[in-house]
Amino acid sequence: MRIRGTIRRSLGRLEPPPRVVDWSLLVVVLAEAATGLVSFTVGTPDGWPVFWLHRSLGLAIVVLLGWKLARVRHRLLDRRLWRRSTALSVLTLVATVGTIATGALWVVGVDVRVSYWTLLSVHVGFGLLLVPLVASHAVTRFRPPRRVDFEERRTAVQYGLLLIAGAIGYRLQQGANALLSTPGADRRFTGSQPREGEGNGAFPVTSWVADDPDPIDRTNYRLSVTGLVAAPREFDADELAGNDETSALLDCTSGWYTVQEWGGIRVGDLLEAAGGVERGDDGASDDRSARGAYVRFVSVTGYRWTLPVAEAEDALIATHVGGDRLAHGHGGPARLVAPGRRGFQWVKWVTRIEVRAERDPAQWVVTLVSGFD
Ligand SMILES: Nc1nc2c(c(=O)[nH]1)N[C@H]1C(S)=C(S)[C@@H](COP(=O)(O)O)O[C@H]1N2
Ligand SMILES: [Mo]
Repeated sequence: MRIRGTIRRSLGRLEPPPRVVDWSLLVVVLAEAATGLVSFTVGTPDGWPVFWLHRSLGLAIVVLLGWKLARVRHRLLDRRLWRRSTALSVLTLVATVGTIATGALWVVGVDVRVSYWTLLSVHVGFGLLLVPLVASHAVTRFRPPRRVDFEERRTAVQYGLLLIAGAIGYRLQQGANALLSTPGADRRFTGSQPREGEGNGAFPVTSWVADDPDPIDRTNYRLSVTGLVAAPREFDADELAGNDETSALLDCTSGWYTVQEWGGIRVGDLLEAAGGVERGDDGASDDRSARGAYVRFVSVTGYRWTLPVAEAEDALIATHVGGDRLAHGHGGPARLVAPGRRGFQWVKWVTRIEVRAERDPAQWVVTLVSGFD
């Protein structure tokens, strides 16, 4: 009892003023949405700080929420104090708890499916819901912050401590995962859990939202290589197969990864076979719009992704996985294998490769809506 009293007293002493707690929650939730979304684009270990920040801020939310609930508890529990905006507050609370709970369970390695959603996808869903909820909650309930709230040195110290506590908490949890060898211990730095085995059956078919084309007849299949290459041309499936093999790790943002042997042809060799990338320097003046700098991979569904030329050259157009012909679900007859990129960038059912001068910002939207009529 003495210890509990001491903890409560020191937590109480750390507690920032109510307005600061509320606005901090808003800011931290927005920062979580931002780091969460950015983390989707990180595929190589040097991007670890994004994940570290996301997890540490997540633990900071727990503390902030504890302070906040201790303060507003009576308003939720006493019916006479309910207002119209209370419903929104409760909804916001439910989404917050849902986001934190699914995130925490995922971190310790709980791997249940909700139909074909992983717990991580549910976490993302709750998190995205939370952003408009917290924003409207702020509009209906928050008091404007006062300058004095943020001027105190104490507040800065409190925040420093909170973040450090979050980081330590996360380290301790990793240690506990390893000690107890929970499934969470095998997670990659991205949080993804392993799918073991070789070939088509070893890992899930994952298509983004609504992309679901009919199977492509292999004999009629053609891959065209066009744009800023000297001699645009088409390839059939046999011309792609059997040229190169590479081991590469596919890491899906829905929370799993797999290492497979992929067979097919290096994109650099495909581009060479199409006359090579135009360098745009044979005219009198350098014409940037005639220089191939990016390579766009387009699916039969319209789904597409673009890589810088140098990276694209080392990517693979795969026709095989683990020695088997690539199954339809995995993008057969041919898909992009882009080592170091997240799964959603590994375009399936590639039918066109276009060398371009420009990058392709619209791909973000196209990817999300691909397959919707
Ligand atoms: N054309 C197309 N390519 C796609 C997708 C898609 O929906 N359409 N999904 C992507 C996603 S999110 C992932 S994780 C990988 C999954 O590949 P798999 O289905 O072979 O596991 O393919 C990517 N390529
Ligand atoms: Mo994915």
